[in-house]
Amino acid sequence: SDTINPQSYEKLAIQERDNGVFVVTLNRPSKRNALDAATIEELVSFFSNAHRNGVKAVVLAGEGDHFCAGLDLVEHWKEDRSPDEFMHVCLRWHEAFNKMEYGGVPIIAALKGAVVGGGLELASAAHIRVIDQTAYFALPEGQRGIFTGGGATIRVSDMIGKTRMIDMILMGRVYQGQEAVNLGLAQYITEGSSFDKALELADKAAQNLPLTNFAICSAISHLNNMSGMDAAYAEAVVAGVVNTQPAARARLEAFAKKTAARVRPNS
Ligand code: 1HE
Repeated sequence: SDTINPQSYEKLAIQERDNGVFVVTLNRPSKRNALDAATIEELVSFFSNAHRNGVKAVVLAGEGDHFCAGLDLVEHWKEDRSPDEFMHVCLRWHEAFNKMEYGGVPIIAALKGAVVGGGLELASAAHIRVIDQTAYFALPEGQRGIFTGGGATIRVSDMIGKTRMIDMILMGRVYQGQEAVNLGLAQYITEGSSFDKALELADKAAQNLPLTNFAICSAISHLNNMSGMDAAYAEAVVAGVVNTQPAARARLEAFAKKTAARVRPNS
């Protein structure tokens, strides 16, 4: 890409692959990829521009054994922030995570080890979560004497329901493995590397038309915030734009001429 300069990132490792898929890696393994303010700013800059910069899909990963330990508690403690300062910290987290969820570029999170607190908030802003056998989810905020501030009350409740989220933060309850998938914390679980599986999924998503992916990875979230009547209306508008895009004609023609793959059950 001409416009994304991996060298301009210090907290994130950015790698472009030849199909427009980018690997974005939290790169602070010695601190278990805890999210300091500088990392959040780099997430804002990457995801604010990803669609415009032609990014087709993203694998979001963490260096080391843990995806992300959440808020940098040491930075938070040392800075002894005022309420006003921490409100603004949280607003930057929301800026980053909203750019992810609503940005129109498919984001596949490759999860392992701790996916906790703000790390779970970050993961929940991705569109797809893949876990390996080591991954575990928790909201330790309750025990730390704090509260969520990066959208867990919205996105984690959406994934697992309000009552389970309350249990997680109140009790420090940990979910992992197949149970985490059954509850909706992740959509895929693998015996092997979650990174390899996430990359496979990103490569697959990158084969869709970018405007279709834009609708999937932006409109669905927006429409879910609306009343049913308004969502149905807005869905028709989105479909009006997406379903008539010139780039779709070749795919429709292939179906009409019987050269396109048919949808079949899993074997
Ligand atoms: C950190 C952080 C962190 C590790 N902030 N420095 N999040 C939490 O409450 C999770 C806190 N972390 C842990 O429970 C554990 O560190 C882990 C389970 C993630 C990893 O355990 P382990 O045994 O591999 O590592 P460790 O020895 O605990 O930590 C290694 C180093 O990472 C150590 O630093 P060092 O300089 O002493 O080597 C730790 O201090 C550092 N580290 N986690 C800062 N979180 C917008 S509101 C969001 C609310 C939240 O996210 S609350 C945070 C929830």
